[in-house]
Amino acid sequence: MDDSAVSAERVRSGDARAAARLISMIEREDPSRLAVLKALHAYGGKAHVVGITGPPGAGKSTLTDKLVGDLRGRGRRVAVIAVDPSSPFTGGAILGDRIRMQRHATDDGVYIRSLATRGHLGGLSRAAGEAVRVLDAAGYDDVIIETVGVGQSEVDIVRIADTVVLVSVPGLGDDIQAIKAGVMEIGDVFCVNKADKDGAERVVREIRAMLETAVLNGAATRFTPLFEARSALRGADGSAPAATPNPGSTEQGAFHHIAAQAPGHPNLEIPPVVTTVAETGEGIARLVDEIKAHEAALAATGFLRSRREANLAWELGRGAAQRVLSELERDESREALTELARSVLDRDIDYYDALDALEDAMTRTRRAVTTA
Ligand SMILES: Nc1nc2c(ncn2[C@@H]2O[C@H](COP(=O)(O)OP(=O)(O)O)[C@@H](O)[C@H]2O)c(=O)[nH]1
Ligand SMILES: [Mg+2]
Repeated sequence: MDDSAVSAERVRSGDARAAARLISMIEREDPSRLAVLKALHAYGGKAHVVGITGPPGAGKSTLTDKLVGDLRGRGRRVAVIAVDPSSPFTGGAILGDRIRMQRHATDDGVYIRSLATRGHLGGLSRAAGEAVRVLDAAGYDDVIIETVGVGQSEVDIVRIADTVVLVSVPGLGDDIQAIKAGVMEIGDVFCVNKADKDGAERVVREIRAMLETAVLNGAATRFTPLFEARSALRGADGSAPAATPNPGSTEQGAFHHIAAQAPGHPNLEIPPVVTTVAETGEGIARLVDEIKAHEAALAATGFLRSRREANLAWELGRGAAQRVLSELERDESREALTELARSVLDRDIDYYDALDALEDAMTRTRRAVTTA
């Protein structure tokens, strides 16, 4: 198949080769991808997008492999995008992952690929967003994105995923290093992997303590508004949680954690902290239960919509900024910039008038382009 054979129809019909081709076009920013992406637009919005993030070596790929197996057992079609900002187009670290996930290779309900771009800053983020939309329209029920994080990553998984799983492990030197202040804002489900190693229980306690402190201090967290909305729902009819996706489970598995009975805080809820041994599969079912419980809570409260709205608004802003940047990289723009710089140096105009002139010129160009 060559690129010209890549059509929205083929992608939608579940043709994995067409999806793969299209994602390659996305990686190299091929302008002809846009027509296909536009044609796919109407069919998106159904997949549950799950981000798996955490430090390198935490076991994210091993976990992802096991998550795929578990989700398949639940009858779901699953796509995985492994994003490795450290290996532009070489797939270095991804190679091992590919071998690890080989067992899914013959399962046409599973699609796995790595994603890399040669491009500039922000390119990976754009590519990841576009790839998710392709796989969503291709009918995968779950789209999992694995990437290293947090903070140093170019891919802002929080802006792409409905549900973010933050993976931690014992023995990271200063144990909790990777999930220090600020990072609490990004996790929906917390996973302590390598529970077969010493110190896992301590990491769990530390994460829980950090989450409790954040809630007690009224710190900005990703989960508090969701929990509040859900408890309001629960209060409305005085019955059980509206989102009980895992009815058989005890308080352990129901995305519902009373952390402490602090004075004035009878319902101090924090997100689930799940321990796993990805290598053996221990704890994986529970992790999937929690991920799905989170999705159900998002859907029941209307937060799925508002989260996606916020994410898309952010992505649109990024997209617009990138358009402006590429406009400025054109030769004509460079010349105009140099010209303006001269005027500023010669004290003909000041720096801010130069900026205004530039903005004016760009608006005019854009208007000329769009009305042409
Ligand atoms: N002991 C132990 N090792 C694990 C576990 N999960 C993954 N590993 C190992 O940790 C290493 C890094 O795993 P990988 O999935 O590549 O981590 P990633 O960089 O976060 O994707 C590999 O050698 C895995 O076999 C676990 O639960 N326990
Ligand atoms: Mg990995």
